[in-house]
Amino acid sequence: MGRTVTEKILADHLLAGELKQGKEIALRIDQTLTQDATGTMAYLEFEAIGIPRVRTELSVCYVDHNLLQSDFKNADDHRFLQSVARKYGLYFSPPGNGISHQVHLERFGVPGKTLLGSDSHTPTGGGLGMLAMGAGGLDVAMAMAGKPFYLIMPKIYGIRLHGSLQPWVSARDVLLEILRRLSVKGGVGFIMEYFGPGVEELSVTDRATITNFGAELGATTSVFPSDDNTRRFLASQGREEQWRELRADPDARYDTVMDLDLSAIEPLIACPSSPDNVVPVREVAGRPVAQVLVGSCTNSSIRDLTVVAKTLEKHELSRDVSFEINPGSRQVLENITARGDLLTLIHAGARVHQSGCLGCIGMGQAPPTDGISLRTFPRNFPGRSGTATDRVYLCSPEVAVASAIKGVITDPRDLGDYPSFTLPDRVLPGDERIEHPWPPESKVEIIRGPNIAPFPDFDALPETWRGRVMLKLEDNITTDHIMPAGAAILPLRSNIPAISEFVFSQINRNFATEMKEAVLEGFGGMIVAGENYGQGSSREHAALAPRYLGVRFKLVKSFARIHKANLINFGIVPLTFADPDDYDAIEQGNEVLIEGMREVLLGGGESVVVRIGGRSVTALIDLSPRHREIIAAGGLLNWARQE
Ligand code: MIC
Ligand code: SF4
Repeated sequence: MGRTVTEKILADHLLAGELKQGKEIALRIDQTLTQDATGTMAYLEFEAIGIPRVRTELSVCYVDHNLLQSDFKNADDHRFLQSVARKYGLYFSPPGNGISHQVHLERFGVPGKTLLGSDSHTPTGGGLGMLAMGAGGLDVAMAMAGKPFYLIMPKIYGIRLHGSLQPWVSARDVLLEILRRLSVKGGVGFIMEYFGPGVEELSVTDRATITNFGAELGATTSVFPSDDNTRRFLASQGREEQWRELRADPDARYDTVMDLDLSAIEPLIACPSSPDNVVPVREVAGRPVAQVLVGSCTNSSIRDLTVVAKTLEKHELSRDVSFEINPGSRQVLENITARGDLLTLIHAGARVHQSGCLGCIGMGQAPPTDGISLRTFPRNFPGRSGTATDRVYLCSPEVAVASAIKGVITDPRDLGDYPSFTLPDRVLPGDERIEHPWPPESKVEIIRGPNIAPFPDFDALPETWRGRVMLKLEDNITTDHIMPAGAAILPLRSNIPAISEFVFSQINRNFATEMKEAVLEGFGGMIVAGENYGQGSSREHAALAPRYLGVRFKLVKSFARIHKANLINFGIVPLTFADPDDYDAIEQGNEVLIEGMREVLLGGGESVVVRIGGRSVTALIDLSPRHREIIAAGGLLNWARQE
């Protein structure tokens, strides 16, 4: 039987298990990436594993998130990461050099390879035909140590593309259309694979926008074939020799198929405050806009900024809009400079920032009170921008620039002719600041600032557990709700005691205090929630910091993949409701008793009885034998030490 691109890459990297949906598989990881906000913890964990040098083909340590230096903390972390990269044999991409995903696509990605990154948008590499997945820092640390990456074999969702995009419609709109159809949980348990005649209408940059933004479907990853467009992209990067062809066989079978006519897609926009709250732009046109940001790992390529600049050659920006550009990488910045487009942007009045994540994760660029902010970013979760009452919309660079010109949300087709532009056959690499791995014999001292706290110790799972329902939450809770980011909290990522003070602070400012009081009274914490719990980022802090406070069980209707893996890694038991009606009966504050948990877990039991507020609730346990041992040991590091 013919195979999909996904199956071919998986088969090439399979170390254990069978490629059967629902079964655990172990994969060889060729490349890893980390960014600074998750990376500091990932390298503390790598140190704890005790391997002298990374064992992958290539590992890159990026600094792109925590760029504001309002005190020593972020700057200390940058220096720590550079010294770690030198000591353990990694490439190092310093602050200002660009967003990990954009730089990795340009300088390191190779078709057919596996990439594991401590960031949920790692699937960007799928645009190049890589199997690129996001994971928690500890999983990436394990991969750097040469250990396999374990995954429950997903189903494959084939998306058959045909037709070609209309003027003013671009790759962003393709995924907005898919999000409109499938929602933020529609991809959970799937790898999205694109095929069909429409694929060749999309450049690697377009494809990378789609696979990047595909993280918002909850999918494990997304992948395109590697074809002539892929070869041309690698040639433009001076890396043509790294190209290999990779296509699905004509008789390959997908578990589900969606048909998507590119010609029928119109400009779309995601309204506040979820990426799947999608409508045609014309339905919300005319709403006044305060801020427009073009940037992020989804839409900040040479192509994207060129379209914006070419549009601004013919139109003026509204004076009521703060129009800002965050170039994706130094390569993007160098090329738009060399081609004159940067001058157009500056002259038009754009505020041009350094390359990096910036406002996408609330590191500056917060919008004004009640002001609408249009962003070419992948996420608009409530409060993520840094303004509590934010109204963030997600859209293409075309919609962004049209709205910045008119001062109101605008369908770009109203601007008339689509600007004509070409892209360079050969780009300036812009990688002069990327440091290559230092030789193994180099003497390197790791530089630690006072903000780096040692990794906390965690106890093994007890047989009997007494707790309290600390929070009862709805569907689609994001990791931004659980462990908020932003300029004030992000610098605490390498200090678990300090960052844990902010767990669930968006929902209940006193959560940490209440948790500490409960622990003093002899109770642990349980969180109860609805569907797709923990969607969004890969930050393991959303598991690690609650665990530090004493949260030990999560009982929900369903989990997002990366968050569930992080819970397991830090010894929090992920349970789901056998009967969703039980969710309705539970109240915040209810006392909880679980008896015989270790025995059920290690005995392979598929459910456990949880006494909540006097009621017996059957909770399902969907875990592999390996997961069960890890949780019983209190977490992956404890388990690895025992091993
Ligand atoms: C995000 O976009 O939410 C982040 C910030 O890049 C996160 C990583 C983090 O929280 O550090 C992600 O996507 O995984
Ligand atoms: Fe950075 Fe935003 Fe991309 Fe996350 S989504 S990696 S914060 S640009």
